[in-house]
Amino acid sequence: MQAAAMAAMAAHSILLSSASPSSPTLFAYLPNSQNPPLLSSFHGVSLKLDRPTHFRSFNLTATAAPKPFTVTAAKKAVAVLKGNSNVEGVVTLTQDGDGPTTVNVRITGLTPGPHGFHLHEFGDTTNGCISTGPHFNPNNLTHGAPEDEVRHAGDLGNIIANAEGVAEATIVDSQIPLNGPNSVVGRALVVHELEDDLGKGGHELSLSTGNAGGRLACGVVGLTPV
Ligand SMILES: [Cu+2]
Ligand SMILES: [Zn+2]
Repeated sequence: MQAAAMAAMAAHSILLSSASPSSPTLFAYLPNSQNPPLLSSFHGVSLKLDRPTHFRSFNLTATAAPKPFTVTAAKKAVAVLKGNSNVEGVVTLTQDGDGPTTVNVRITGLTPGPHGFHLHEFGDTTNGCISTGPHFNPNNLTHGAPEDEVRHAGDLGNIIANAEGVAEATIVDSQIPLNGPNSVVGRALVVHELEDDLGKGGHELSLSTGNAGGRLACGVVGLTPV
């Protein structure tokens, strides 16, 4: 969770620094003109300065404090999971701005106990869940636990079904955004037959799939009204 928070902060600071190079042009100052009418339309406020020397004392940092550059609308998506068994479920994903994504899971028809739960690369179910491809892995890393630094972005760990076969969980994760180049909209969520060993099982599949076995149900992540 701490790594996730740090990742979120890092993403935030990248956005802020990328916005700064454009700021100076908003306050272009003309030192050689005679009594120039300095006009600023920043934020719709028209500012006229008769004596430009006073302009030097302006606190430009404070004037530029509003940060419209980082605002991204809240988004919500949903995946309806189905497969070849009676396992089914609904998963909603919500993201506020550039913050982490909250994933609400309810899946029924499972055997009691832990089941691997991942975001897979493709939103393609033409050949059932197998055509959703491997775990979503934009940074080309090996399989791991959600809290690991080295993990697939799609590694959401395990969900645990109770004695009735119902798994309910709320997952908060910073690597499955609904915005931007790594958006997971159009990809797929998959619930597995077995427990995900989180890359630590020593099996030949541990570092690619967590040896989580077959794909019981899957669903494509699609946008829904917020
Ligand atoms: Cu999977
Ligand atoms: Zn993985």
